[in-house]
Amino acid sequence: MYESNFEICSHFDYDGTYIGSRPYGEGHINSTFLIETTGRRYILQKINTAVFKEHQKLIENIVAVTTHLHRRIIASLGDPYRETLTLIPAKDGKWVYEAANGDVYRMYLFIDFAVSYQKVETAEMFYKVAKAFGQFQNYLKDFPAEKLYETIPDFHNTVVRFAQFKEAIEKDVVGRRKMVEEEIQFFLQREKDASVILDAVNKGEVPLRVTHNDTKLNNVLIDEKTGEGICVIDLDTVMPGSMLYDFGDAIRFGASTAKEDEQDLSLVSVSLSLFEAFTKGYMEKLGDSMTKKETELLAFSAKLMTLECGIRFLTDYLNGDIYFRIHRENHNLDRARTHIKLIRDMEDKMDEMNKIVYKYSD
Ligand code: ADP
Ligand code: GN1
Ligand code: MG
Repeated sequence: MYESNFEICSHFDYDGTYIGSRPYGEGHINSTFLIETTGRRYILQKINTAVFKEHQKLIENIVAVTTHLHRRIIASLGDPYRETLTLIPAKDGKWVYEAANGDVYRMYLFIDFAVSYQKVETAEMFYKVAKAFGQFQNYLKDFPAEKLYETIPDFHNTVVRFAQFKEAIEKDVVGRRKMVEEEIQFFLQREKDASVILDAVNKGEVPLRVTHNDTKLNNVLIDEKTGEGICVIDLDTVMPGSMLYDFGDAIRFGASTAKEDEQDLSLVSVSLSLFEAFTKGYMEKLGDSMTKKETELLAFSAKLMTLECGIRFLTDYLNGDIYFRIHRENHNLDRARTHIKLIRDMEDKMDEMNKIVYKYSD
């Protein structure tokens, strides 16, 4: 690993002399390494080309989005090298290095003195994370959406996600279906929810905006000193979408009282105080531009995004764990089960969640 990353890094135009590399972070998709040099630190990522099938388009999106964000941050008197990602070019001038075996790599500046969390520690932290995601969306308000490729088609098309789920149940390629009939039924019973946001988008009641689409807590870097959410990372899925996807997905992961893969389900619930903290921050940044329908669907979006992600985990379990990185047996099943628990709890608390939304929407 050490040797091969040295060779791979030698194709990038970084400062200093290579010292070493180690696996970094807890993303489910790409392979991420921290690279130490005598100059400074970098992030090296092997792009998951099974997930992102057209890496040229992916990287074009990221160049366009980060160039726009750099400009916006400078205009707001911020530090663009700290408040958004900065790609390091390869020595041949391209933005990725394609190895002979087909692996594709990119390099970013490492953002120092900032941490990504796997679990929210205080309501204040989650409030700041909400402001960071809101600010991110505000910076992209004037980004020409037609420039963006759809890096994963139908990414938040929950109707399509259900179809993929049913196909996995039908095919049962690794023979796991019999172990998870109860979980399967839980999700199928909620299929009618799948089209709610899509229908509102199609009717024009919910506008398409440039959104992040993967707003989990560990995709924001938090300043070690100030505790502010300083940089939104993982820009692979920045595409036209609904702000409801970003809100809902952030709640799914961040407002849970337990980790995404907690095995003791008695620990899993949705925290109303965390829900409130995020809602407050998000509304402060985006409330003015929210339509009536968006406000109406905000609390529901948390349930829908939890449902969507839950069926994605169970689909992957049925398909033999081919999409999300796993670290133990039944990992995707454990993840699906926390989502079932969260959905049940959100259904019980939906009235209170809506009350919180309306408290901040006036
Ligand atoms: P994945 O798509 O697999 O989730 P990410 O791009 O989110 O990959 O990176 C995985 C983790 O690596 C992040 O959660 C974060 O902890 C860390 N990370 C990624 N980019 C940077 C960066 N430029 N500076 C510091 N940490 C980073
Ligand atoms: C993946 O890449 P990462 O770990 O930030 C996934 C998200 C899921 C999330 C579940 C490109 O996010 O859609 O919500 O796992 N990203 C992709 O934790 O599929
Ligand atoms: Mg990530």
